[in-house]
Amino acid sequence: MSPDERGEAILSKLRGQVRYAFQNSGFYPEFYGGATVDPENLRSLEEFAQLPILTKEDIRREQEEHPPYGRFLCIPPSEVFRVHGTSGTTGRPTVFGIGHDDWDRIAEAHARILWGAGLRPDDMVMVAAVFSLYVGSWGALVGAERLGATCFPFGSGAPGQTERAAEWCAMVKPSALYGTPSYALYLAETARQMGLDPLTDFGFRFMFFSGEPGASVPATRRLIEDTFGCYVVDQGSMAEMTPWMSNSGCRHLSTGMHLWQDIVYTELVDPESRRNLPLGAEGVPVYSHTERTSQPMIRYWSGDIAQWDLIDCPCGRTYPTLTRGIYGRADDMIIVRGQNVFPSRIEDILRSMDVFGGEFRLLLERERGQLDRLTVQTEVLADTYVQRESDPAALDRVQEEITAALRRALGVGVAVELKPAGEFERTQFKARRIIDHRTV
Ligand code: 8LH
Repeated sequence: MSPDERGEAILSKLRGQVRYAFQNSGFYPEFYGGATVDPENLRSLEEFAQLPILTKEDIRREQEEHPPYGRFLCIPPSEVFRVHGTSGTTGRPTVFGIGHDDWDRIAEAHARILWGAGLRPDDMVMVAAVFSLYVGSWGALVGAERLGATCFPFGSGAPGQTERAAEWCAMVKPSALYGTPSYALYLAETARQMGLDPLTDFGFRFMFFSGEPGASVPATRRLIEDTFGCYVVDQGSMAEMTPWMSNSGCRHLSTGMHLWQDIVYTELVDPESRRNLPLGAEGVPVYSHTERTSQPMIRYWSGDIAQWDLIDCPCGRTYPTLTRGIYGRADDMIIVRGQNVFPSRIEDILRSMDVFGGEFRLLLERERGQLDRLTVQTEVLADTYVQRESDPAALDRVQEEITAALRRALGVGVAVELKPAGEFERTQFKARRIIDHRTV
């Protein structure tokens, strides 16, 4: 559809969604109490953009006061088909009740999007993410099931499970994998330690990832594609916004994600003024359900940072695209001597270096009255440490090389500390690479 024509269709869906939430939830009438527009009859997308933005804090507060769902639920609790939630690592967990019809629509949306990304009914999809409250794995599973693919719900997270995953990949040879990019790299490393080659012993042709930056980090994506002999698609908005695949790459996109605006409507918003930004700008994605009847989220603040634009993609989609994916969180952005530095940029540089050992950490420190200090702790290949025995300056040279590459790419100098490969813990889920020791 042309963007204008689609805008009309989306407006009609959003108008219905907002009216529905206003009439059927206890939360939205109160939340929209001071609204400058009529939530029961929005006349334009500009009017929609005047509704207040909802944050995770709002959900937490509401759910604390009215447990467990808050007054978001628009259906009787007995009609909730699935209960999912966030893990609560950064505060009180949030709860989402999903009705049966919504679950069906999620399956349908994910099937459509996965088809667009290149999945076909003759594929076998290994879902290598934890089956728990986390809706990532379940969302991938229902979409692949609905599309008619063979599903292999392997899961992840238990001790020894990655070794078993490698054995099963070699045995049943799934053609597609869903997980996090960190997990795919961990799986490859584990397989190699077991004497398996992910390229020749496994049978992957396609991998789709969500949950963290990686699939749109050029060096990480290349590494995964070369390691497994597959192509990679980046996906993912937020658990609360399921169908979370509404942000999705396609077979043709080398980085980034199209925004399937008719399924979840996304605006890009200025982090300070909270006003809508035009195409081409960088800002915070704000998401809205367009077809949720159980627990709709409207204008939900992601806290992520991305840039959007209209691109001429060979897939033919006219949706706006997050051209470099989601490359940071507003609260993860590190400011080193006035320069904004995202961990995903550092990842890109490290992974493009031959000497890189597979993992890294970013140590942040600040002493009273001083600026933030960033130390990049990076693993380097074991060979470098062996080489040191005959050539004591080998490590110094590697350190200088990495320091210079980072300075060139970031535009600011950062301290670099080398560690032997294997020093840092690998993850079966989302990597946590920032160690924040800022005390003040
Ligand atoms: C991403 C990406 C991505 C999510 N690139 N950062 O997996 C999708 C859903 C289920 C999910 O992970 O939800 P959750 O646990 O609420 O986390 C959402 C956050 O994860 C999101 O705000 C981003 O910071 C990050 N994320 N997909 C980069 N493709």
